[in-house]
Amino acid sequence: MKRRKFLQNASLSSLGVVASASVIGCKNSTKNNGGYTSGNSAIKPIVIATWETPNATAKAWEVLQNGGTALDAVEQGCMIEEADVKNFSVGKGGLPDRDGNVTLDACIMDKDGNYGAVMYVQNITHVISLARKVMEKTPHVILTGKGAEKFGYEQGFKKENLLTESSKKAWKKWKETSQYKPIINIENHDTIGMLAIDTKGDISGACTTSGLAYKMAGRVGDSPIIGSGLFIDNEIGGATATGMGEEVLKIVGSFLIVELMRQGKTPQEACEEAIRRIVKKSGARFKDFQVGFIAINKQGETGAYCIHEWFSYTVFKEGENKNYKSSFYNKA
Ligand code: SD4
Repeated sequence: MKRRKFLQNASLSSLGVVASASVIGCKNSTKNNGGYTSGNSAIKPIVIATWETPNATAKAWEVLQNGGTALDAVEQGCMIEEADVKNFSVGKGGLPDRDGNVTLDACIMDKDGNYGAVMYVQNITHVISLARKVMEKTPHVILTGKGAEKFGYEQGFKKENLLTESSKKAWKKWKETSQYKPIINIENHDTIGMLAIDTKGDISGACTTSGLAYKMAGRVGDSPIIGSGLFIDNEIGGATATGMGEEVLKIVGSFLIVELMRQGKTPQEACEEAIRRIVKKSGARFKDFQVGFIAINKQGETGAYCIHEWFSYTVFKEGENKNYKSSFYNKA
């Protein structure tokens, strides 16, 4: 996994946000269990995102502080990662498929349960915004490939080459052996899934990715699929996933977590149950892939769980932006 460096003081202050000193520039600040209980009925805004993505959570927090909706917050937060060419799993600079094409997947869900998604988009960086446009401006919920791009250009999105020199170099190196194992290297992904509660107490979520590096052309994972990579129910909470999409899809992971919360489980318990289900179904194969979930409930409590150590997540709440190490299943 590319260990992403935390944002510097300067960029945080330029965003006008307050961050805990223990977080900035400091991997040691990673702690276990960012679980959060609001404790009273007062609504407290919160942002939670997969991986070490403090610039994205800071942006989302800033939107919430300015009275923006959770939907605006998750969109704008995710856009930060999409534009970051150093993130090899999201947006511009994402690692390509085995033919050398960067193909992006994204989806977004709002407080009313509306959903929009795009898949297999090749020349547009901000696919999270394109997914939102699908949700808000079309009678459909999913657009793919060329049709999604055509719609994007009509909506004013810029056509861009998403393959950066360093991603091209990595792909060329990979081509020397062209060995694709249908497993995820547990240290090679940084897809962003983000959940937020705004000052009105409404929940929205977003998820954006370039998918698995060197995937087959045409492959789509869990990230843009409602209920798998992301699910929001504003009465209950939300969940989002990262890791081996094929395995998340098989249990409809994010929907499962929200339903488990509906039945009374905490976000943490629900994430753990979803991971246990994947492990159980996959037999010994679970040793070869990573999946991580994060979840939030209507009270602002959070949870996170993964199969293997290394998954982390970032929470911005009460003016503090912190990265937490997720607890994990495989202690072997
Ligand atoms: C996928 N879940 O396409 C994504 C990959 C991922 O960080 O999470 N990468 O299967």
